Amino acid sequence: FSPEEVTVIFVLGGPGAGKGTQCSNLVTDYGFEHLSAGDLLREEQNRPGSEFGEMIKTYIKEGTIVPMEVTIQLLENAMKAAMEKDGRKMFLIDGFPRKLDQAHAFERSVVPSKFTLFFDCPEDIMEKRLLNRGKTSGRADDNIESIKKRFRTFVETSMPVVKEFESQGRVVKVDATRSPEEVYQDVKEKIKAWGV
Ligand code: UP5
Ligand code: MG
Repeated sequence: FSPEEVTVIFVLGGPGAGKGTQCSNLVTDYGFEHLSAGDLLREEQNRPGSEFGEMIKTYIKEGTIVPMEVTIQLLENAMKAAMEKDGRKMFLIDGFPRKLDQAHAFERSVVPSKFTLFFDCPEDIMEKRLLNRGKTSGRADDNIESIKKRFRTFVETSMPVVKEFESQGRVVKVDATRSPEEVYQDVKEKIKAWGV
């Protein structure tokens, strides 16, 4: 893909920071195509005949990061499918890249991102949200053991991605501790500066 053809915005933040929630808002108002890397991996995990199903299951439960070849392929396929279906050119890529090598590989081999929307939220708040969602979500990683592992992976492996983009002046940081409505107002204000 060429950056003239497609716009990619990465959406990052800790587990339960509200990435999915805010992406839904942006889809409604701006017509973005929302691609959640986690959702794509869960779909692939459940696809009959998938050679990666068992592997993905283990990584998700342990809160570790699936090898990037799998995730990047799923994202690229989804981008192509969306472009063919309705010529979508604006993508919110939610929960990816979670590791520096993924960031570099995607920006080199797929397309550079325009900027990263980063939802900043302390762990105590994210933990409450996830435990609450876990009552009904059916997600294999919405339990306290997996949540703690996801937090550790986020701090050790994914924050360096945010830091690198920040050092390049390519991060829009939003305080995600407030109500979903307040967070969204702030998002809308801040992305204006990027011509969105
Ligand atoms: N909620 C949301 N906003 C709120 C607010 N402002 N105030 C109060 N409540 C709020 O929200 C979580 C919960 O909080 C919901 O109940 C919501 O109503 C409420 P959500 O919008 O779902 O937050 P989100 O940040 O999307 O949380 P999610 O759990 O999806 O984040 P993760 O990053 O942990 O999950 P993801 O699906 O991206 O990844 C799961 C796993 O897949 C990873 O751990 C990893 O093992 C694997 N993975 C990879 O290996 N590679 C990838 O590239 C991506 C994923
Ligand atoms: Mg999510």
